[in-house]
Amino acid sequence: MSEAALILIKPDGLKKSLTGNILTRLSETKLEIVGSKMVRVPRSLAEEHYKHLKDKPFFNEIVQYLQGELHDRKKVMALVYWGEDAIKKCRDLAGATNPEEADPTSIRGSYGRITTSGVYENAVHVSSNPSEAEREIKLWFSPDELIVDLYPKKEVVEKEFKRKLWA
Ligand code: IDP
Ligand code: MG
Repeated sequence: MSEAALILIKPDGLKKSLTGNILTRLSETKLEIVGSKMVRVPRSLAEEHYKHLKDKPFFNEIVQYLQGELHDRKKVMALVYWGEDAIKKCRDLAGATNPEEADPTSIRGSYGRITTSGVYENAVHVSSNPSEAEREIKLWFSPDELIVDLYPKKEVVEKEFKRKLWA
């Protein structure tokens, strides 16, 4: 069944110039990229993204990690991959959460590390199941930023809506 997965190239992946390597590995899936952008991550977005881990002792560290506070790279690359079994295909290529336990040929096994303070720096995020993918994609992307209709959407007319145009 076709499904979507949110991929984030995390700040360590960007700092280590791994964007090309990671996208090349993900291209092995033959999935379609239906959205992509660079994002500066406010704390509120990082906290919402990792809200299922709110009670973990490492919550604050992974929120800072996703914001780029540990890497002097305050951005992530967000992508939506779409196609047959997208989540499993992308997670298999990403490898296990703990980069020390990940298959050495996987993305996380190749490029991840555990910092001395104990954060699993594992270069990529991949949605873990279809409902998490939907929650995450709606959090990171607006409907107009995706080239396919993944989820039901509505049109609204906003009055006095302020946005930037090229001068
Ligand atoms: P996932 O990214 O493989 O889906 P999650 O359990 O959702 O794994 O954890 C989110 C992120 O939090 C991981 O990718 C990793 O960066 C970090 N993390 C998870 N578990 C630990 C841990 O036990 N110690 C340190 N960091 C962790
Ligand atoms: Mg997860």
